[in-house]
Amino acid sequence: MEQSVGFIGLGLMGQPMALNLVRAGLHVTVYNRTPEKAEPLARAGAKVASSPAEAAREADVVMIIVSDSAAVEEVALGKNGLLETVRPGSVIVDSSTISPVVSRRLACHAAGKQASWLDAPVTGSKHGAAQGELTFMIGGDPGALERVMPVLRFLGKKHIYCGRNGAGLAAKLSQNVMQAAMVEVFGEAFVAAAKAGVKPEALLEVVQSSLARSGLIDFKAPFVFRGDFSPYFSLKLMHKDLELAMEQAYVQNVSMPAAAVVKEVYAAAKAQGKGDLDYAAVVTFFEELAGVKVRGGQAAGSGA
Ligand code: NA7
Repeated sequence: MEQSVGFIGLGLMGQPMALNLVRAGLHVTVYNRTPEKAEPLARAGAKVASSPAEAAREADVVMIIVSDSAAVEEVALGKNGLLETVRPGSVIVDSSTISPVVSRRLACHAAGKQASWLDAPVTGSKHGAAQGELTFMIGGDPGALERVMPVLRFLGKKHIYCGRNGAGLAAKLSQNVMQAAMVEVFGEAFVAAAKAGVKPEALLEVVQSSLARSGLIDFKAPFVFRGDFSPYFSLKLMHKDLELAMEQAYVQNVSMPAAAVVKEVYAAAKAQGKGDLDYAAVVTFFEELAGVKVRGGQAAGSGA
């Protein structure tokens, strides 16, 4: 029987994900704190709820994708939160990247309502969300995962089971540390070469012909070369994920020295007002320090 979905959070990621579920013909009830963002969904055929509780009331599956731990706690446990109305036997799938500790606590609250909670953060940015090609990293009860697969298959091309509650988030934080560091070091290296007069296309060809080749750099370099930092994934959220990774490292008693430094570079870029740009804008932090710009066709002086 077709499942009914409550969908909470219609930001850069949530909008296209919810739209894919509506287009797939599922019964979807959406909620977003800022109601205007629900309008495109209403036009596409979704029901619009005025609270998370209303979105969850009839749902077999409740999807959440909001900014951070505080936001998930608010939509789950706050006034008119989804845990007030969630049905016994339903599954809550939280695709926000939040603290694994908070996520496990919320899973206990859900269990108190005879509902299952899966942490299911995603990678693939808004492009993958629009194409229905996200990769999900999932923690929690494998039986609950099986029950929600008929919904998740419309959103992703890969669904990787990582282990008990919190394991999906632990995987996501490690993956984002690597992604954040790769783009940060891309900025350092390309600015250093630009200062020495190397054309960015030449360095890109060198890097992509070597074992340092990276799909991420393939994707990001053209945007950096055009100076286009419209957000696929915002710098402030990448900084949040680095903070969460350090918190997780503390809890696990492991050392992540490179991640600690990379986090501070993102913090500095955010403090400069770059938080709402794509996280690749971290490159401009190094451009401004060095007085050169990494742009296609040339390594331009800062006055360019
Ligand atoms: P966006 O585009 O910044 O969207 C954030 C969403 O979270 C948006 O719908 C917000 O509602 C919502 N939000 C934020 N705070 C709250 C609170 N307190 N209560 C309810 N809703 C809230 O982020 P992305 O879509 O790029 O990313 C979402 C998650 O996926 C994040 O964890 C990433 O790390 C991965 P608003 O429209 O502002 O009212």
